[in-house]
Amino acid sequence: MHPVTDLSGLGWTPARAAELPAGSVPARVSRVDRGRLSVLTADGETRVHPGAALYDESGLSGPAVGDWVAVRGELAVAVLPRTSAFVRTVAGRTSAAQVVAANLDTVLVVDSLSGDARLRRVERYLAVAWSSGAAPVVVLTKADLCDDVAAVVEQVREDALGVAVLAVSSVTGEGLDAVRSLLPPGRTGALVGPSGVGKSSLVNALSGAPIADTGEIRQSDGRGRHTTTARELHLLPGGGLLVDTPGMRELSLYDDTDGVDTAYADVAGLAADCRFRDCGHRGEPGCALAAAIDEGRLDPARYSAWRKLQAEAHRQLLRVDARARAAERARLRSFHRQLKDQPNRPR
Ligand SMILES: Nc1nc2c(ncn2[C@@H]2O[C@H](COP(=O)(O)OP(=O)(O)O)[C@@H](O)[C@H]2O)c(=O)[nH]1
Ligand SMILES: [Mg+2]
Ligand SMILES: [Zn+2]
Repeated sequence: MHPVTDLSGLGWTPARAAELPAGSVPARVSRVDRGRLSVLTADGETRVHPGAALYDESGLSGPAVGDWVAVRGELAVAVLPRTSAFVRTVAGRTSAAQVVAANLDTVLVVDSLSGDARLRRVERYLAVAWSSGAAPVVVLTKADLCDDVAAVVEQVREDALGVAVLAVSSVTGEGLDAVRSLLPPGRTGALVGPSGVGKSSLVNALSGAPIADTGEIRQSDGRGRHTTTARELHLLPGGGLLVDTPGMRELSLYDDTDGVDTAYADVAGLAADCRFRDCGHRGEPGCALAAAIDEGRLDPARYSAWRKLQAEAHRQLLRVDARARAAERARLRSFHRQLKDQPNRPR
C-alpha cells in the first residue's frame, strides 16, 4: 500500500465536503467483508463497522467498494452521495440489485483476445457501463495469445463506436502504459467482465506485485473451483485507483422506471429502437433518441423532461424507505446480538 498524504489522492473532491455530517471524517471503502469495511483514509488503511442505518431493503444504499463513508470513531455513520455507480442485478430479480463499485471515473470493460463470443458480452457490459455515469473503455487482454490482434480490436471497435478499445497482455506488458494513462493519481477505474479474462492479472501487472488473486492461484489451491474473490479497491503505484471485481455471471441493468415510461410512451417507444437494449441515452452509439432529436422527430424539451423524471425515479429507488430501514435495523440488531453471544467469535 502506497502512502497517500492527502485525500485527493484517494479521489476526494472538495464538493463532497458539503455532504459530510458534522463530527465525522471521510474514508473510502476499499473492501466490504461481512460486517466489516476496509477503508482508506489520509492515515492509511483501517477497518470500521458499518452502522445499521446505512442499509435499506433495496440493497443499494449499503456501502460498496469505492464509496465514501463518513466515519465517527470506528463506525461508518453515512454513505456519501455517489457520483457514479456500476450496478448489477440478477435478471428478473430486482431485489438482488447490487452496487458493484461506486464513484468511478472509468469503467474498464475487460474481455479476452483469446477465444470468441466476446462481442455480445462486451456489448452487454458496455451498456451497463454507460448507465453507471462513468466513461467506459474496452480492454482486450491476452494479446500474447492472439494471432491477429489488430483485426479483433478493429472488429470490437466497430461495435463499440466512440469507445476506446485497448489491447494488452499482462504476460508481455504490451499495452499496459495505455491502461496506466487512464488512471492518473486520484482517478478511479473498475475492471468488469467475465471470470477468467484476466482482470486480476491486469491489476497485478499494473501494480508490479501479486496483490490480486488470479486464476493460477485458484488452480493451485487444488479446489478446482473459482474462489469467490471479493471486490477490492487497489491503489496503484502511479497513484490511480482500480477496483478488481469477480466475474458477474448474470448482468442486467437496474431499472424500474415503468411509471415514467407510461407517461412518456412516445419517448419510451423511440428508446426501444436504441442499439443497446439498456441504452442510457448519454451519447452512446446507436441511440434512437439522439437520432430522433437530430431529425426533428422529438422535442428536445420533452426529452429532457423525460430524462429528469427518469433520474428522479432512479433516485426514488435509492432513497431510503423509512419502514424498510427500521425493519432492517431490527434484524441487524438481533444479528449483532447473536454474534456477541457467541463465545469464540473472531476479533
Ligand atoms: N497468456 C496470458 N494469460 C493470461 C493473461 N492474463 C491473464 N491470463 C491467465 O488467465 C487466467 C485468468 O486470469 P485472472 O486474472 O484470474 O482472470 P479474472 O478472473 O478476470 O480475474 C489465469 O490463468 C491467468 O494466468 C495474459 O495477458 N496472457
Ligand atoms: Mg479475478
Ligand atoms: Zn438511447
